[in-house]
Amino acid sequence: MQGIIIKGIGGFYYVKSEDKIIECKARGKFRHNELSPMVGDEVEIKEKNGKGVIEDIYERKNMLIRPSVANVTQALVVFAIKNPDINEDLLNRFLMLCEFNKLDIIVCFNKTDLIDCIHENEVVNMIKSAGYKVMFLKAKEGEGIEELRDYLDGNVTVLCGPSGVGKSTIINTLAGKNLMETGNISEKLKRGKHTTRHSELLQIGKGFIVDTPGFSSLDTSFIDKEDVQDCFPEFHDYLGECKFNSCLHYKEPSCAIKKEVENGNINSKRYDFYVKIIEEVSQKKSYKGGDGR
Ligand SMILES: Nc1nc2c(ncn2[C@@H]2O[C@H](COP(=O)(O)OP(=O)(O)O)[C@@H](O)[C@H]2O)c(=O)[nH]1
Ligand SMILES: [Mg+2]
Ligand SMILES: [Zn+2]
Repeated sequence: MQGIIIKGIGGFYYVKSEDKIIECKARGKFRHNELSPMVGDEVEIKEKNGKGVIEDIYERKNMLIRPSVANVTQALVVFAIKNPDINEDLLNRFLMLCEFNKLDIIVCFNKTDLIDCIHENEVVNMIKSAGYKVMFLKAKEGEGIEELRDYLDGNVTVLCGPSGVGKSTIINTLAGKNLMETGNISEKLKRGKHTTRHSELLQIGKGFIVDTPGFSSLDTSFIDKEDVQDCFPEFHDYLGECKFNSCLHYKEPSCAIKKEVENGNINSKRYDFYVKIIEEVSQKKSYKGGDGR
């Protein structure tokens, strides 16, 4: 019988198969192969007396490290338009990591009830100019949630974004019940509860969604210098038009990307962020006395 692992706790895996959730153990062979089942895995299970055993793991399409989930297809990158203010650098980093993992991306600006006009917002315009699909939400009131629902079917969607922007509220509104704990950071601390650290797939309609614990900074240094450009979709049309094949669009002459930045076809703040990442990645490599790339 086939299913999908929606949760893993203390050596048990909870596998959703058809309409039921079966508590499973993994077969010993996985340990020997140094392959352990993870949330999101599509698995073959055998069920006996209500208990299951994972017999096989189907090939993973991808694998995220944080949250640790397999087969994610899509990311909702969630930021609040205000409260907390948008951290532009962090937003660009989330986008970059999602691109690196080849996820479809929807950028959600939540809490639009807190401002009068979103169309003047510089960050929003920067994101749109990079070609991203943008949605505006008032998660608490439920506005925008129905449109969002349409994008979830058939996908495993990861919600990412900093703490306090409304990710858990989005999930609760989608689910129509309080599955996740919400609140601003001080409220959460007061209650003394911790945000969940393990990932869990929650079924919404014909898709699954997974929340991530909030994080404030993202490491991007594992990305190779040459691969950074592929994480910027707005560069795509111009790649290959530079004078040098190996152009990193940094200090090289006759660079098509830099030309398009000058022409206004590529947002200059996005390009500045690109340069920042290239510099970061270069530094990291040389500290380690690495291969000098
Ligand atoms: N004004 C406003 N507040 C919201 C909205 N959505 C969520 N919040 C509030 O923002 C705070 C953080 O929400 P939460 O869902 O816990 O954020 P998370 O840390 O990203 O999961 C809570 O107090 C929510 O009630 C919204 O659309 N408008
Ligand atoms: Mg949350
Ligand atoms: Zn170039």
